[in-house]
Amino acid sequence: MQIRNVGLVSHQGAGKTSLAESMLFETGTTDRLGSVDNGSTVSDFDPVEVERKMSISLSLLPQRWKETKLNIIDTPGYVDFIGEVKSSLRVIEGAVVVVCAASGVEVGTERVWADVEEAGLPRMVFVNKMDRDNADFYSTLETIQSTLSTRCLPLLLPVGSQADFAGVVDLVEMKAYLGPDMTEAAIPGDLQERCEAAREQLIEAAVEVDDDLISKYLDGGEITNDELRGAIRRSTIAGQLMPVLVGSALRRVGIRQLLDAICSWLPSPDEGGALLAQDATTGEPVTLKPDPGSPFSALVFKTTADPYVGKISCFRVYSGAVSSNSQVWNSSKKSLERFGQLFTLLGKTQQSVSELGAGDIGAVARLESTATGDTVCTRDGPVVLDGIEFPRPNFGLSIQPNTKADLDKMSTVLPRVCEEDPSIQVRREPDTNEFIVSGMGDSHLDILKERMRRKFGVEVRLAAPKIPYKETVAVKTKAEHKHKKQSGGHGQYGHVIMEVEPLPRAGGFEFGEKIFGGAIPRNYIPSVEKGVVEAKQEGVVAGYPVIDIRVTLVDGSFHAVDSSDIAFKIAASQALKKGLTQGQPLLLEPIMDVTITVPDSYTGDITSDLSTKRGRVLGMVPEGGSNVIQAQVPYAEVLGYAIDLRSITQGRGTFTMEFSHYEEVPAHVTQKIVNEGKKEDKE
Ligand SMILES: Nc1nc2c(ncn2[C@@H]2O[C@H](COP(=O)(O)OP(=O)(O)OP(=O)(O)O)[C@@H](O)[C@H]2O)c(=O)[nH]1
Ligand SMILES: [Mg+2]
Repeated sequence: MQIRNVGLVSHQGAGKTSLAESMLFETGTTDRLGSVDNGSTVSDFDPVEVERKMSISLSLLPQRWKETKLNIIDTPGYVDFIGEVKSSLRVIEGAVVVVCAASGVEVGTERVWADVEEAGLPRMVFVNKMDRDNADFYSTLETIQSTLSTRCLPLLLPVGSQADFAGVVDLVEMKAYLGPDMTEAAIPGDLQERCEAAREQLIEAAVEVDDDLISKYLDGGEITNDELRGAIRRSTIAGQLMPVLVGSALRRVGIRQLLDAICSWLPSPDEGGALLAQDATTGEPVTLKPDPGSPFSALVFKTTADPYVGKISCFRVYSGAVSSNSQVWNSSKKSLERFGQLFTLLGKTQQSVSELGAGDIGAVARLESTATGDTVCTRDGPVVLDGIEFPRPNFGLSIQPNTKADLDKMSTVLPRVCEEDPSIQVRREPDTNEFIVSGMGDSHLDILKERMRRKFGVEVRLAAPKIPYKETVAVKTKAEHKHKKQSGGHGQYGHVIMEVEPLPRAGGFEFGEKIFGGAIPRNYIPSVEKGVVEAKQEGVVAGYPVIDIRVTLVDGSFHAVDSSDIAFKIAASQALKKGLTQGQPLLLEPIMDVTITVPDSYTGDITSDLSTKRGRVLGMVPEGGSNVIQAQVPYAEVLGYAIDLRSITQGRGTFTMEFSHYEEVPAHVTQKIVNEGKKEDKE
């Protein structure tokens, strides 16, 4: 049986899930046509997907069309879920880019187009929603050709438009398919000329793939339909042609043509280019053969956490075959895994299979150590396949359990939901003692929270992370404190004089002593240091840890009976507080290195926004039509930069950010932070 692994990608809401639903119905895989609007599709089965009427995770939708098994992967269009698109693109041989006939090419279309391009995949375009108000095939086609590629050429033309959209003309067969049952018919008279011109253009482009055909065509020879089909197929696989189809997912127009086109024009697994991997032992490159007789290798590209079934790992077989109840080798983790019952997934429905062969996609439950991106293979001559490159999350919020019970559950559930989505990361911020969960944007984290509640019954709150401010001093001072209680019983006596001085930024903390003549016995000095170390945890400006200072114990006195470790510790901590207060204390804030990549035209908007954020632009490097802007910005100002950048650039910008250094907070900002700190204390 032939296989096609194909992904549906697009801007959000272009109709991928609806299209997949119509395909399932057309291929007889389902006998009821579900809809996104009723929450009844096979693909969007997750309760959060149903509620929001949008896809969140990739879905596998295997189906059979004529002699071919189609593994269709429906992906989410919303930009926060780009990780799901990356996973899907890694395991398919061809993509269908869906474009809405009313909205035309959108930001998300350009983004997925670039991703498909980067993955080097052959592709087709499906212009959907031809039945909608404002649908306009020809203007959409024009923007497809001008913004995506001039190699996008129609293989179908629409008959009618909007409410009158009646069917399609196949430009290879030169036949129309009309009405609710897509009945074959002659091309409507008023379309004849247009269809002939479009067919001519198609032939002209397709023959380019074959020198003999070009000569024949240029000599005025007739290109037969078989020759044309062969040329379309080869040029599509070579990326020289991107067939444009048209239809309506809701009205089920153009669906059969799409299914045929996938089988006819897109590559099978063994036509998908050389499969490169590395020998797990030597690191040398090896080429895998996608035939069932070769040693088994597969890539895990998706992990889902089901509260009842447990973990499900979806994998794509690249070479050989694997059967249920077998042992495999995870070459990424160097560990043995037991594969139990294998199955395929149709949305959420599992169907057991005994074996999965090269080129196919399936799943297995309850693997122990295997994660998304891992290679599983035979133990003899193991290989490692390239993993999946996920975007680095750069929007973080602090996550807190609602109740004590949620706290316990959160620690087991968080790793599981993170396993489902590698573009979400969790870390503990030692300075503020918070758990920070990072994703691609606010909806991403909001949906994570929703999934934790719906799927695992854990209630959490998300809030802006605390800023790990620090404190230091500006000038050197000398501070003295005598801790003395000598009324009745055993007294207390400790007396220290210390110098407190600033160190350069990133200087940390130093403690030293210059005690002469036994003013303080040596055995008390460690207690003095301990007192200082403890006291510097809370500075005098707003209670943040003190850094970049040197404390030198220079003098003091003791009492033969009443002095003790604790007395010196107290004296030292009090002396430090005095030293800090006298030393012109100031607040320090973390400064981030931010690298922003935007189309050239947004440069002005970006730099003026950065200046309102107290940022400093350090440099700009033009790169193609883009500009890479290097800046340093206070962390407090860029907590929500993922969202700001998206709104400034309509999602066309990207950025990375990492900690650079600490810097003094300007006085007017300091006052605000101190006041906020006081407010929080009262709450
Ligand atoms: N009129 C019309 N509406 C359509 C068509 N296809 C989809 N829609 C509607 O468009 C909306 C979005 O459809 P989806 O199928 O969820 O789109 P999607 O691309 O899967 O969306 P995401 O997964 O969120 O990116 C729904 O309200 C659909 O009913 C179509 O052919 N015609
Ligand atoms: Mg969808």
